[in-house]
Amino acid sequence: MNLSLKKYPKLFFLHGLLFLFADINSFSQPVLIQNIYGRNHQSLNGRWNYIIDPYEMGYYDYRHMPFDQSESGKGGFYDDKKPKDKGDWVEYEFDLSPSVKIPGDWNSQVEKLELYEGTVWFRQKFNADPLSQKKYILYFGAVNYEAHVYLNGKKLGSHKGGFTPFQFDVTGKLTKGENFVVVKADNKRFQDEIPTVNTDWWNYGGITRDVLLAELPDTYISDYKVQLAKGNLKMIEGFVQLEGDQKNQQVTITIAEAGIKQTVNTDGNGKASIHIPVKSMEYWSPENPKLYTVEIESASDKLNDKIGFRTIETKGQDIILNGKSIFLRGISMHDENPLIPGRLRGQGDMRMMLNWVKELNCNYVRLAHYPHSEEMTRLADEMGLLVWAEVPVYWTISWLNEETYKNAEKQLSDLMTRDKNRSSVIVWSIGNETPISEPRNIFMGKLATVARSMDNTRLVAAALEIHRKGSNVVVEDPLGDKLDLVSFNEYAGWYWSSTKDMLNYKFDIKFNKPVVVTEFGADALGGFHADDETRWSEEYQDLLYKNQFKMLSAINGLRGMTPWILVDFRSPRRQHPYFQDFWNRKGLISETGKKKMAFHTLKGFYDGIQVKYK
Ligand code: GCB
Repeated sequence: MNLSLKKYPKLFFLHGLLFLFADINSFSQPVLIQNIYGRNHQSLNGRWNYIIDPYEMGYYDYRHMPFDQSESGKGGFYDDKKPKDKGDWVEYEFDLSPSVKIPGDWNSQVEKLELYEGTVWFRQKFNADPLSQKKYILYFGAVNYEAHVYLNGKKLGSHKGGFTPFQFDVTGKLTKGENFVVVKADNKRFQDEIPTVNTDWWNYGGITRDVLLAELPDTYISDYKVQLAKGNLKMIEGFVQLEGDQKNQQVTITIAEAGIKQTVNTDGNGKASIHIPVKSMEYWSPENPKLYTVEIESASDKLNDKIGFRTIETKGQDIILNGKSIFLRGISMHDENPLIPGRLRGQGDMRMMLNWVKELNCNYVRLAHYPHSEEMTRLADEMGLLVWAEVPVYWTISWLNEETYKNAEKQLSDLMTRDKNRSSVIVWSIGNETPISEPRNIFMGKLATVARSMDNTRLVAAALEIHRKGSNVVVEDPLGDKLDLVSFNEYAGWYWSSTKDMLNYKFDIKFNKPVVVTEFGADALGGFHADDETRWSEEYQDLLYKNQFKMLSAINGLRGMTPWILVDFRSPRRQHPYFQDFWNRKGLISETGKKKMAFHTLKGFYDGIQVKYK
């Protein structure tokens, strides 16, 4: 599609402005700390008191002016000091309020909050003993969606985006002894946000990932990348970044097990590039998920990480892992536990999910439709699963709003910053099923450019849409030119055609790239059996999978797939009173953990494909 300057003059102006804003944005943000779990930290997880505040009483005064912008700064629910001054608002009390587990969404823990969308306040008390020569960072793994954070009654800042980490420098703001942190979390949906108002998943609110207080040396290693160079099994490339006053330091990178030790000098900005030749090393792959202990040491700081080394590229219609063509035997999944509904709360939940993925004989998983947790990608590293990581640029975003674009770019770059050392992650997905239009093409095109410029060692993709022309399924989205994979969602047999007629369709794919189908599937209520023409039955879903394999196998460049989806998941859009009851039933596993027939069919298909791709 050609962009016409005449038709969209404002768009061109905006386009330029967006780049300007994007730059300002990326320079002005404090660097997200890499590998928070590898630092000396105190967990603030546990039970937090909460106050449900649908009218935002704790944030606005009766004239709807924010308390935290008023001169006295008093009145808000964050000001929890006692005794209260005369005239302060007394109609709240954290100490007497109920509590929930953090990390954890509120919907699954408090019955009356199951469908709630709005503000909830949280408070946690903790002890600290701050040392004068140290830096302190308060880190949130994720809060959905907008968070305002206060420490000891003073505002630290705010953050938007429900799935990416954020942090505040709290050096000099901690008291010896008791401290308290208050978070206002608001999960209301808005058209101009990322995601927008319409999604097919539960809008879980609250502090859904870890809250940690890290103690760091005065000058600390804030960020690093240690990965194989693009397509080069013999060279490790990356950088180390220091934060603090002593910017010029010697930094040593040691990978003892691979006989690697190299020292670099950081420049006046605290940064040093690294280029380390590799003599011999075991490369990370799903069959051999070898992780090396990488030690990074400066004069003032030292840390360890476990990192795998692999290359990923495409060549014509092939996906090349460590120099060899592979087939991605995948499955899609949400960050949700079917058995104890709610967001995944920790390693136990995550292992259960990834063990199911392994049971299917997958080597690949699509972590849809938003960033899953850092622990999840670390577990994928350990368990040998390749990962498609995604940002929630989903369906109908406000393509012309520059703030919306900045937000999307920030969520993408924060995800990439966080997971850039994970060998499991091979694909950065910039969105899902975004409808073609000129403003959308510009928005998505820019995201693709940003992803590529931030990381040339992985693939950039998006889940595209198909359209039908006669008996052809056509894939020709112009965004495809900017992506490494041809990926699309295709619901033959469920949203169009029947399980029988779908076999009459042929694919017409306009790109000579590897095809990795991101979605297909059908709803089936676990345990409901009927003939294979009866919708909602396991038999129907099973036949659809079998016919999809027939249909997709006709694609020359087929190099993988992630059917929709591992387990049933909750969605307010799924209203059939008998078969759905707020559950999307396209899972291969039911909400009670029971495997449906199609689970075994997909496993059988993957067992066969594996033999073919040996
Ligand atoms: C899709 C979406 C996914 C939905 C799925 C469905 O195309 O990408 O988020 O859940 O279809 O079940 O309709």
